[in-house]
Amino acid sequence: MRSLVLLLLLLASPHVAAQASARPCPSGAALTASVPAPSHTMHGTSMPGTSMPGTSMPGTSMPDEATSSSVVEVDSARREIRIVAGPFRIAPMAHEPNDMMSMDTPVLRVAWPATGWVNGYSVQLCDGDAAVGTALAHGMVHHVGLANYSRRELLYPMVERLMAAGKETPRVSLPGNVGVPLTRGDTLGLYSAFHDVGGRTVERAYVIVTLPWIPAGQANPIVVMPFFADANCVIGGTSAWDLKPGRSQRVSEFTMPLGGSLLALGGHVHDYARSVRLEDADNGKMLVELHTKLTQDGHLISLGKRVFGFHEEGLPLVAGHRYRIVAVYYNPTGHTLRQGGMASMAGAFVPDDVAEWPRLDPTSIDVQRDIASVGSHDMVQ
Ligand SMILES: [Cu+2]
Repeated sequence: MRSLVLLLLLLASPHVAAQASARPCPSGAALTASVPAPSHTMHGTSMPGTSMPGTSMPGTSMPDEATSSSVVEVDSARREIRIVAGPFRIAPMAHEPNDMMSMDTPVLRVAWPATGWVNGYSVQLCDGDAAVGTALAHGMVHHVGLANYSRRELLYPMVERLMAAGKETPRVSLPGNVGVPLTRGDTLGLYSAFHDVGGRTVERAYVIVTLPWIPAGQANPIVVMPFFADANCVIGGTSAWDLKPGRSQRVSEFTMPLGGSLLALGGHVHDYARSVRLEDADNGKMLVELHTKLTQDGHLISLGKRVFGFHEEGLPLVAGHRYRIVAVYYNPTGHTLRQGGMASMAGAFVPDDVAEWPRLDPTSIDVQRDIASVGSHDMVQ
């Protein structure tokens, strides 16, 4: 997974309550009418995005991948931008129990309609076959995320993973005075993966992603950007590694391309992880350490997170300075667990000068490899 935790930090804050009035699902007929049938070219901002066969890994996309598309709605009154995508078929998959497999949908391209800032993210799953608006069990959502093909990740030659939500984090909410900048015409990619619940097949499900929105010119929020650092970043592939028995560490270093401060930091790890931490690579000083809660036999219950504050008391990171991510695991099973390890830290970062943000180079092989893999290795547990 890339950025599940990106800005997930404030889930328990009052801001959630402030925007908890999610709109009910539209009826199936309204959903079908709002999302036009796919076409294979991208037009203006009000035109549907289309699925892009070839961006999904073989075997992970649904057979009818050209049948879904998306539409973007700007709701000025509610200050929300909504992406409606579908229809998606969700059916039980034949696989071994325990296997965390989910149905990946093809990536749908979305042309962002307006310049300003987003400061939240929530996902609804609606039944496109219901006569009256009907929400589907949120447990069917393995994850829904947005990649931003118009901006680079801070640390890696990859496209930005802007926001993502899964079962555990259906909603991301930032305080009203901070926002992630987006520009009209930016190209986003919506990727998702579903599970059946209780063996039920849903023929036509629709995803509605709602992004609370601060229009340009109406406010001047603090700019926050996604921060993502992986203990084993593999561009275009999975960042999981084989976990050997007993205690082990995975370490990776990075250099900050620009200065700024972290407002909050969470992370993502797998079963048997003990902790993941951020250190100053020059002097070994520990800056943030997140610990897991595990069951008695080592299965992951949760990973801690750290909120520094949304004002001046963030954790400063210095341009040109080396840092490292250290993941600690203890595998008690006595054998190597194939792709059992994974560890990343993700959070909200306020750059000193956003103009210095590293540019995305679309001609780079790494970037191309990453784009081809959007959705296939994101948030896979
Ligand atoms: Cu993972």
